[in-house]
Amino acid sequence: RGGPRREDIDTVVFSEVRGHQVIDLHTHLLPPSHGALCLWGIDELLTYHYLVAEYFMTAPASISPERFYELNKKEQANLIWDALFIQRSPISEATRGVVTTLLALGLDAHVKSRDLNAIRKYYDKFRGSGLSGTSTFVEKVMAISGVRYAVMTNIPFDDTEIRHWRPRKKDYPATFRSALRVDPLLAGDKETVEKALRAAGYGISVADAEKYLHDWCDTMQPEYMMASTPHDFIFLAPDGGGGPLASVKKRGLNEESLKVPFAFTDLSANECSGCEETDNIPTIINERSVFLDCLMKVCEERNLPLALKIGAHRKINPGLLAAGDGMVAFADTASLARLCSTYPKVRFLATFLSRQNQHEACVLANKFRNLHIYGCWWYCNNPSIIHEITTMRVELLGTAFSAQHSDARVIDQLIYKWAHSRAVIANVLVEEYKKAISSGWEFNRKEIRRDVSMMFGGAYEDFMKKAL
Ligand code: REL
Ligand code: ZN
Repeated sequence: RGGPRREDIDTVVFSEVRGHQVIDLHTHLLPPSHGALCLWGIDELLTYHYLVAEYFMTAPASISPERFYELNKKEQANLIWDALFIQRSPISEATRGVVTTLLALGLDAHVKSRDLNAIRKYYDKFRGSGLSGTSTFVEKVMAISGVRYAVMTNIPFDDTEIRHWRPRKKDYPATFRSALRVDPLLAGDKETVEKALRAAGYGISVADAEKYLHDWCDTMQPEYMMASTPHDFIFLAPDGGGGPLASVKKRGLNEESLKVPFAFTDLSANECSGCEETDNIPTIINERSVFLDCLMKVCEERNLPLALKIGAHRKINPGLLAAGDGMVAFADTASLARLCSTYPKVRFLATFLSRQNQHEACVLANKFRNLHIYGCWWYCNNPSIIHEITTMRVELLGTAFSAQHSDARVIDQLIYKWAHSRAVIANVLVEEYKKAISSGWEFNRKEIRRDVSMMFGGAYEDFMKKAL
């Protein structure tokens, strides 16, 4: 068949992985038209919350988080540059990422001379030409990182963000796609939901919340709905199936109750008043379950997947703001299994923060055709762990998963997140191909290209369109 031999497989796989245009299926990036919300440049890179957290491990006591956050971005960046790149070597994943990024932008000499101001001057040239400079920079980064499109995180509960959608939707390039973020619903955060509904002139019944979601879907045309679940998220299937409305009914709510101001307000006063036993699974009616029903109903009606990030414990050290988020919670994978079986017509995309959940997650994906596992998230997004998780996924799932997402917050980060991930994933593929070659299988380049394309976006697109 003329395919690569065992000894050539590395070259072929590396060149295919390097050359493939990936789909970045979860980022926090926003397009240039979103003005200050589109983050890019050296000061944003240096003040990424991963680096802020790393900085505070060794920061002098005189610089409290409060003092640090009072400084402007440039001053914060100076402190971090000095502490993590001058006083220490950039060998952690997040610091090395800055180095990879700057080198790919051609700033070798400035990096070599450790000249932060010269690096800033490079970026100033783009800033000098306003919106068009930002757009040029964004296109350059997309090209270097080989990203076909990046899915954003768009939050209809955030005042600053919604101004970019209403009354007029800002234009953005096709390299950005939207995702509708609904964390307050999964957290049962009634206050935030009510505030957003009232501010937009809606009532505050469950039916209004549902309409709010539908209207935002019309505006944003999202790829999927998404949320990070609270660390203690548990889903107890009420009826083992029958769709969201049926589950609401089972929980003791009727269709009429959906129309009165948040029906659960009374019920949640005494959680047990709503408890019932169904096949020995207790069901509790509270804000979370009612909001979840509402969300699932909209997902079903619009055939929109729900993407979940599971296992982050927020505000572990609240003074550090985003840098204080994220203790790793060992999550209840059975809840995801129950979601998949209760809502068989809804697609779920899931990733777990804890390394300890990864094996169960693979097995679940192997059981439910409406579940797709994606990426190595946050504290799992380190070469050694990506290697381990991706190997396990290939062994259990073949190519039916998405190997990575960047979670980038700063445009420039696409460069290093994808460069670093490509290197690790290519290595895993080489190892797996070699095993198959030893077993007697021969690969040709086209087949390798197909597999790479699957793991870097193709499997995601297939999953999004497959019939359930
Ligand atoms: O989307 C999320 O919930 C998380 O990815 C973020 O909260 C988190 O801070 C992220 O930047 C980590 O990579
Ligand atoms: Zn994220």
